[in-house]
Amino acid sequence: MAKADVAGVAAAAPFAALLGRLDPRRPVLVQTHDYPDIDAVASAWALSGLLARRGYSASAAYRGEIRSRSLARLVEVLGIEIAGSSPAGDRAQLLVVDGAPANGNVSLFAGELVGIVDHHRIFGEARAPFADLRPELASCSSMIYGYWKEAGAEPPRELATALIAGIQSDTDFLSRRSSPEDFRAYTELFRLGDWELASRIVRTVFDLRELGLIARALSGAVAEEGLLYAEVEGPCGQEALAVLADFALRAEELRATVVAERDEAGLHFSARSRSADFSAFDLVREALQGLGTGGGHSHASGGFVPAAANPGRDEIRERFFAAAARLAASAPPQAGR
Ligand SMILES: [Mn+2]
Repeated sequence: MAKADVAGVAAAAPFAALLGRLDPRRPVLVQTHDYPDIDAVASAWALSGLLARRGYSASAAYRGEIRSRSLARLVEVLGIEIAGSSPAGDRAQLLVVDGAPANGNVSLFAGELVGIVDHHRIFGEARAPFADLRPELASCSSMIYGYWKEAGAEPPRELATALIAGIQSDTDFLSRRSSPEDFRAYTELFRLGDWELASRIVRTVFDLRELGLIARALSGAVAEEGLLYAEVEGPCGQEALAVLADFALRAEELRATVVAERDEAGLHFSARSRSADFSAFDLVREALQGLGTGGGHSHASGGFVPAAANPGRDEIRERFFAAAARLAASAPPQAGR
């Protein structure tokens, strides 16, 4: 079912195909992946806003918490309407954005799953009547901006600013592998929203205490065979991990970086890679196999191991180095870049 939509009609006019699957008499809930990031929240707000404009009773929601400092600020400054619970009840038609139940990163609210709009690699079948899956895009915000264009509408300034922030944050300001569609969306949104405000918020991701944690984690990091592994003594926001992983990858000897943080719930991981043949996605999936979950993209991925399954810091670190050694054995030698 999903495949027909992706390869068929939806490819040309995905928003029209989505509307064809929605019952206008029932409420629509646009749900992000759990513990949402900026791209997820911007996408959910922008899609629910577009549907509301079309006369649907649409709202946006997420599960888990907002663990990101910059996202909390963005929600406050732009007045983003998104709830931590579902206002729609059992009759809701659920649309998942920036995630997929098949990847284990979305705990669905009550209602009927109608659609999935995602740019992540999906494991298994995307079981929904409508599925728009484009892993070649660097951000879900670019996909949702495409829906606005297809509808012949321009997002209002705050909404455009949120979408700009979504693209900035998922592409690291367009410095990661992005598609022509991401660049096009960014260029057009640049005119509609406030890119300076978005940049300022997206870049402000930790406080002085976390800056100290990052410095200590970096000085205690281990680097072997092109992989750097660092442990942050938490608690800290999820972006502190991402920023450290991105920053450390600027060392030319490295092919990939992994940053771990422990809190009460368990171990959180952020991984980055320079190249698709030494994929951050594969690294996390392989290292955490049987312990926890991992997902994302080849250049950037994340993972989680619940506290009860944590085998201890030495074993976790060794699992990552072993996974890196296996990847290195199957990957071609590093290109000089
Ligand atoms: Mn995303």
